[in-house]
Amino acid sequence: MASSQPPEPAENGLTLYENPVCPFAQRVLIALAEAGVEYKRVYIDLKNKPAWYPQINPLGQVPALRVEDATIITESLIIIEYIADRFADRAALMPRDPLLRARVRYLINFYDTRVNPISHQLLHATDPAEQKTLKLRIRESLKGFNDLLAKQRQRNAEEGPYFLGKQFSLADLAIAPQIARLVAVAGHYRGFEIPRTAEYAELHRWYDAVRKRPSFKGSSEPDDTYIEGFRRFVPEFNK
Ligand SMILES: N[C@@H](CCC(=O)N[C@@H](CS)C(=O)NCC(=O)O)C(=O)O
Repeated sequence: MASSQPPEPAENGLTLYENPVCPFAQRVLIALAEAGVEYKRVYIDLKNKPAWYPQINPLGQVPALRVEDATIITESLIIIEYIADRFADRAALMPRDPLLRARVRYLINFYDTRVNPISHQLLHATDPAEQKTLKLRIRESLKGFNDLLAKQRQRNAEEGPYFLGKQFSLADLAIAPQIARLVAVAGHYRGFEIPRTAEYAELHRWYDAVRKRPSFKGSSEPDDTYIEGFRRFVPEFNK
């Protein structure tokens, strides 16, 4: 029988409420893996949320992180900054330099505001002409993203595959989960592709490197899981 009470949280540690289809939750999974932190993982079925979940997050969203004093932290970007701050001695996920910190945040904001919303519109759109326009708009935004990566690469003191060169940061771990869903889900339902051309070369170079990172691989699901999980946002398939 479904319980009206949340499962017992970690006795003395972190509890993460998550769903592996969710790109926002994967941000947190990667950050915790990078920091090598132990935590209790509680799966939330987003299609059939437990009655107790509003006690954890009144908005009903994952991820949510419960910390030792029973405080619940929500919003993936706030959670990953918390992890970066709290476990800075275990993983340098956020640079110390204020300008680099601003650039990390800007890159994430760029993706979240200029690419992600159009990706969702593309899944919702059933009109082929509208789909075509939206695909072009996503590609345009991805070019902008590619250019931000290229510019930062020139500025980096050390050569390396990530946004900040050798240092794997919140910028990488916040955005790669979104790209994974874009490629798998929009690829499957809408035939969307990121062309393998010079305009996107930095993006591919960066994403290919992040995909190999154990924290990313270990928190990723097969494409079919994402395709199935996002089916409910695609009107023709949401029957
Ligand atoms: N701004 C939130 C967004 C989180 C979010 O949208 N989570 C989705 C799953 S990917 C969710 O829980 N949706 C609730 C629902 O499907 O009812 C964050 O960054 O944590």
